Amino acid sequence: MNFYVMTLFPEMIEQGLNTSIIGRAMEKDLLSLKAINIRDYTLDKHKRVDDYPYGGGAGMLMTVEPVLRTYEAVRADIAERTGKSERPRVVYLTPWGHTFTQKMAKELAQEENLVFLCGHYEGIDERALEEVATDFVSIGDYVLTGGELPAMVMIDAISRLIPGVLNNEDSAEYESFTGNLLEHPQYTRPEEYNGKRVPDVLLSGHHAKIEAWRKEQSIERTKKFRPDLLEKM
Ligand code: 6GU
Repeated sequence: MNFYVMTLFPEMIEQGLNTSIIGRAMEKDLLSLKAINIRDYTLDKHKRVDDYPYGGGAGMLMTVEPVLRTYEAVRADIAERTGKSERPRVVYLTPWGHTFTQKMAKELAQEENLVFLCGHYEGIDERALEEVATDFVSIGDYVLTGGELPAMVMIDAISRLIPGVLNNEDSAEYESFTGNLLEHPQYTRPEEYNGKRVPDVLLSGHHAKIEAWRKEQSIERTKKFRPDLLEKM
């Protein structure tokens, strides 16, 4: 998977994703990540990338030209690397987009190239979105200052679904949201801490009983924290 992030803050993306599991996957060439600075593609002599909204109102908007020129540079890079010239999927991060889900992450993980467009200020001129964006995604019902953190959230969620990125092959499957149940409680050593014991069943070695206990705990936890998920089942 080759990720591209079009942003005014490329160092935020790079620093946020260079470490840990995603960083290791990049070293292993399972993933690549390029953060491209939209400001590098403005033709304005003062390097401006924003302007006042027509019709008035608060704040500034990102202008069309730098966004389109950044997009063309990304397409040229994809063409050079892969020889392919079809339009890549471009996810525009916005609070008014469809809410990001595990299902969406699984679907996007099938792409060979995936481009993210991060807005700042009050957003981006609609004409730029019409030209380049294919998907409109929010990460939840709250407002952030820009699309960078949401892009990083999506890249993290998508990357861990790519074969080889997680060391344990099945750990991507067994978790919360696969099958609409939340994960059961888990315990590691010691068997007793401050008088609190690990549930006996987990020490029993009885695999069928352990599975049944975990399932029941998953259901209880889902009832308590996310009853909406049970209603969907
Ligand atoms: Cl994708 N962008 C911004 N600015 N705020 C958000 C968001 C995205 N998702 C939730 N809040």
